[in-house]
Amino acid sequence: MNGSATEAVALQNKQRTLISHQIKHRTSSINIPIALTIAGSDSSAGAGIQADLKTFSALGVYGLTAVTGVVAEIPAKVSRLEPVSVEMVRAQIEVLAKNFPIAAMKTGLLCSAAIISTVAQAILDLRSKTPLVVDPVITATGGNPLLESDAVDTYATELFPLATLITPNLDEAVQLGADKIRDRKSMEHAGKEFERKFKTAILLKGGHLAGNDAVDLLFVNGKVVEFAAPFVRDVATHGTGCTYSAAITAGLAAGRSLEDSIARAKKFVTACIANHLRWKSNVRKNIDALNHSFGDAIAD
Ligand code: PXL
Repeated sequence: MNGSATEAVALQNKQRTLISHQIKHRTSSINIPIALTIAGSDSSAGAGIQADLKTFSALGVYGLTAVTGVVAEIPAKVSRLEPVSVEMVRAQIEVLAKNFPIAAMKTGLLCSAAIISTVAQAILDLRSKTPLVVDPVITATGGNPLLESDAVDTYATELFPLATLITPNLDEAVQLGADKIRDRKSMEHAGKEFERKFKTAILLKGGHLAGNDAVDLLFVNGKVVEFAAPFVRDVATHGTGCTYSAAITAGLAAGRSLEDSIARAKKFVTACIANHLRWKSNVRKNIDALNHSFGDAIAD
């Protein structure tokens, strides 16, 4: 080796030592809350466990996953869905809960009555008071069904009783037994009925019902709390439900109150939509995706 090559190697080694020193120093002091998502994989990565993990990371929470099913899809169209075996779903939850200090959990796509029952039993067996957010995923944004039709009752009888919060949108509310929701009054009526029936807090997501604002109502302990943000138009919003419920779960994992967690999550999801990404697909249509790198939108 000539002189300058030797010098270059020496410099590289010095930089390596410096970098490994910095990394060691940093990782030893990081201790962030842990959240578990029990949900499906969305190959287009805008919804499902992919959205949940991006949200957890953006909000300073370490995400664990128990995968319930795999969906081959693009934002507007599901090509194929394959549920994971109930034994595998249970094994993932068990091994994670035994080993990690999980501070909050959420469920997303659960595919079938058998998986809902398995998840409910696995959570019951933990005998813990870890907060649980249930996002009752029934239909994909594009309209394709994601849940077997006989599974809706299993949600109500087995999983809702374990939930800290349930987060239906207006379509899911109707599938869960509400009358058609046309305005603020019928939204309040449905939410109050659900709170009474399911005996837990309900966040009913109003979408574009109220005109210029996206208004959600929280029904908790007999009171109604409103969360509103400007409705962002002309964006395909695949994955907003997953992102919203994951952001609420992140807040609960960090020890925040339910209302504070929802208020921050609403800001986060609105920033993800407003700053969306857009590409031209191979067939010259737009493909939109939420932009999850907006944790700063809700920084204190
Ligand atoms: O947005 C609902 C949803 C949840 N989970 C998975 C999905 C979807 C929508 O497509 O694929 C895995």
